[in-house]
Amino acid sequence: MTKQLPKTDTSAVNVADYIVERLAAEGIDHCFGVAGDYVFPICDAVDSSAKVKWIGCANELNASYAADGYARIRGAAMLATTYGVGELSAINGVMGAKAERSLVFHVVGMPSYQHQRLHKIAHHTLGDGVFGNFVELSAGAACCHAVINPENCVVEMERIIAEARRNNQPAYIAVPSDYALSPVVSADVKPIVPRSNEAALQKAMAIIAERINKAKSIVAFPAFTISRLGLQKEAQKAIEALGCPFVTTLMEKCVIGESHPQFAGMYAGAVSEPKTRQIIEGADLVLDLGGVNLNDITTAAYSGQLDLSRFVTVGLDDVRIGDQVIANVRLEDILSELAKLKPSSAPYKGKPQGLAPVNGRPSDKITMAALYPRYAAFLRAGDTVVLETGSSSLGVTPTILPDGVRVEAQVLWGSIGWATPAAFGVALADPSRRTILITGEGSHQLTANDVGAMGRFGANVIVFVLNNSGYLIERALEENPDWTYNDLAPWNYAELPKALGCANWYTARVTTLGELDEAMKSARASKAGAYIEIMGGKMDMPPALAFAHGQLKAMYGDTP
Ligand SMILES: Cc1ncc(C[n+]2csc(CCOP(=O)(O)OP(=O)(O)O)c2C)c(N)n1
Ligand SMILES: [Mg+2]
Repeated sequence: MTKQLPKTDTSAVNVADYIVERLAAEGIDHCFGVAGDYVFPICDAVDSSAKVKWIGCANELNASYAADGYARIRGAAMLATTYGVGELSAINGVMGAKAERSLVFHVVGMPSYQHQRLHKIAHHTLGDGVFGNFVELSAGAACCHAVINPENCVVEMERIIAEARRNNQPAYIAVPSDYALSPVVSADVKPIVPRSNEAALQKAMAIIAERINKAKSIVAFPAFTISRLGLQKEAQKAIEALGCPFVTTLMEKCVIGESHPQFAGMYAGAVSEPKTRQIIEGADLVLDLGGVNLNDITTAAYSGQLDLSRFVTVGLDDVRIGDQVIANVRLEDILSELAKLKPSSAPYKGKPQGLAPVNGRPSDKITMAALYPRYAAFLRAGDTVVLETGSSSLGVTPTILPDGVRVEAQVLWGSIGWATPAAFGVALADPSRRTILITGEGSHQLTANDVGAMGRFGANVIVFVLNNSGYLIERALEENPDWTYNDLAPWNYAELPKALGCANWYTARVTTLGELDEAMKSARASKAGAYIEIMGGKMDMPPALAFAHGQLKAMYGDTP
């Protein structure tokens, strides 16, 4: 990553230009957002920047999801919204990025300092002359924040960037509109790059090495943060040097190729393969690389038996071994130290799991049993799959996928509608890969309007929308699947790209396997985007969801 401060002759540069240039130096070349008068100076600075392009989204929530998707690929993203009405609409997406450790710089244009000083009654306020009402709310969705003025701008930007990088979480930057147009007061600062304390690193490694030497069985547990920080190769090297098996939860789907000989399967508590479960639950030492998130989804309703006292947890910025915490140690440094180890015995070799065979006849209706193996056969190295919360993610994640496929999902935060704009952000972040969106139609209804932005900005996403007449995952998680609140307005999904202005997109609505196979071929061949509406059965669900459907009392407890 290039890290250069914008030219030090800051006297000629205004605050808005400085902020945009400084964020560009973090490897950002798109800014997602919705314009508004208080944020005009920031919008103008982006529009006139040679480095950063303005990406207007249909609303701020979409923009925040798109920025999250972009940040997952690029390491950081820029989001610009207007005061109050704009920033509050973005909070869900920014908070999701905080939960899932994705670095979004949220820049908000505030009313001018002059109007703030005079307590003017202004639009987008509560009419109380108070201008701090929303700063606290937006700041709560970030890990750090600053209200910028010309004097603090240079220093605060360095502090904010360093702190956001340290945590890999969003930062909130509020800029009064008159200050945004004032010249920056220069200050002599250098970028602060988070680094390990050398002594702490040596101490942590000594303890880890001792634990490794003593352990009869070791398993590596790479966390989702590995991909957020772009450390996939470093993690793979460390795991290869360790020679032990590795296991992932569904938050780390494909973080390392699933055909890797040391891959011992996906862990999901009691629904894991017995061998996978035994390897991780029975290990003497679990090397948690990055802070695995053991939530209700990843553990299949806390159904596993992981003994946390056997964990060594390498966080982004510390190492935890039982009650001992060694601070100021970076994950990337531990990975490179681990990569220097020499395995004491031959590396673990698991039984490689091949792709599931494609089944069904061309004239058959599309069933979930036939759909998920088809996704696996369709996907190839160089694809990035963005998975929506819902039955689709429960169908795709247990399916073995080809090496070189990258998967992004919002498993912990789980805000439906995320995946459509996130796929847009992912596609802009790396056009050299093909972005594939797999979503249910219910989730898609929340944010489908930004399929228009995909067309407008040439993001050639291949979109799969499963139309199963409502919220299937919710039907499956209830005794009565027919509550009307799980029904939806019956959109003609396949007609959306045309209505939303996507020129030359391939579109299809498919009901049989033969039609699906043809549509998949045409979508792959499309030079523009593609959109396939898949007609599924109202209660046809993938096995993981069917399992949950049969376990409702165990999952939620009996009716009192
Ligand atoms: C913002 C938000 N609102 C509501 C929910 C609750 N919720 C979780 S999944 C889901 C339905 C998903 O339906 P669909 O996208 O059609 O997928 P399906 O399971 O039918 O394949 C809902 C409403 C949520 N997770 N996030
Ligand atoms: Mg649905």
